Amino acid sequence: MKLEEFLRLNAPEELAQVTAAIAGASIMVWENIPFKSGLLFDINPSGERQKAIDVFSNDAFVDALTGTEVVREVASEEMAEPVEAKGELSVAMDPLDGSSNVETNNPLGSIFGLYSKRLPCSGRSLLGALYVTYGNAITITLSFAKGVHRFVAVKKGAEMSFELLGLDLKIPEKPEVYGIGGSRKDWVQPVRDFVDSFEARGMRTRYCGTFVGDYNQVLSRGGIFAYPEQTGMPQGKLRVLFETAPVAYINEQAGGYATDGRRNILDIQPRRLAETSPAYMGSAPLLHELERLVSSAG
Ligand code: FDP
Repeated sequence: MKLEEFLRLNAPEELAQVTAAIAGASIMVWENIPFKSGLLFDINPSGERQKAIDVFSNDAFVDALTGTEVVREVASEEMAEPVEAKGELSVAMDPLDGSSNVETNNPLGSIFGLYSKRLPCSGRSLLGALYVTYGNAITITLSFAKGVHRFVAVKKGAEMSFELLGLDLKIPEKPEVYGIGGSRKDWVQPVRDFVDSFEARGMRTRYCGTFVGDYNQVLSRGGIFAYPEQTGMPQGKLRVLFETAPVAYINEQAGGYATDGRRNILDIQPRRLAETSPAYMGSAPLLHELERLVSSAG
């Protein structure tokens, strides 16, 4: 089944329009990766150097989203202020997740949260979320409150389309892999102790350094992705609106659990667009255990 048909049958009209626009722009972004990976002398609002492909992907998705006429605002990790438009939906996006991996050709991604309220707001206002992975194939993993579904880009002749790859994906409860960001020496003690128990549980480490690339394998194999609170970085690194809340939403729809160590990530009410929080997500039993350990440590 093609993405368009799935959307026609399963998604509210405005979410279908936004998803189709993102799908089209994601192909354009992927095609431009080899041509636009040189460094620009520019800095994004979080103080990171912007590369040409970051700017290109930001502009491509902003144009595609505002072109739908159902989007009210687009906030992006790459822009200090949201772009205003005339529709009803608020979109928060990380247009190119893991862009420090461009040169090494590790997987990259794009993340989108589709919110009913003005930004910033909590993940409880998400109507849907999706992420794109640019790995050995381009995939879109999405949820509109009724399960998690995945599509893969397929080229037939000159035409590129997204075909259904998996319906109603569920995260395995038995954990198999783990990927934890930051520096082990800086993780808080309960996280270090918990991670030390993983090998004895038969889990293996797998980490590529791109959030959605690392989370994506956890969704398939079971386990945990985390970017913990660290000494000197108590709020972690990942942004709630653009990154962790949309993926936490998908994770929950797949039967998993996502926490900042004390509460469900979807309950965080960010006060700023770029607010970060510690993030732990994956198989529900493992994540509830982690939350108990971290929260009882104070
Ligand atoms: P990047 O800086 O390359 O864009 O949020 C950004 C992110 O990548 C995530 O995709 C990734 O999980 C994390 O940062 C990696 O950070 P570390 O290099 O500190 O592990």
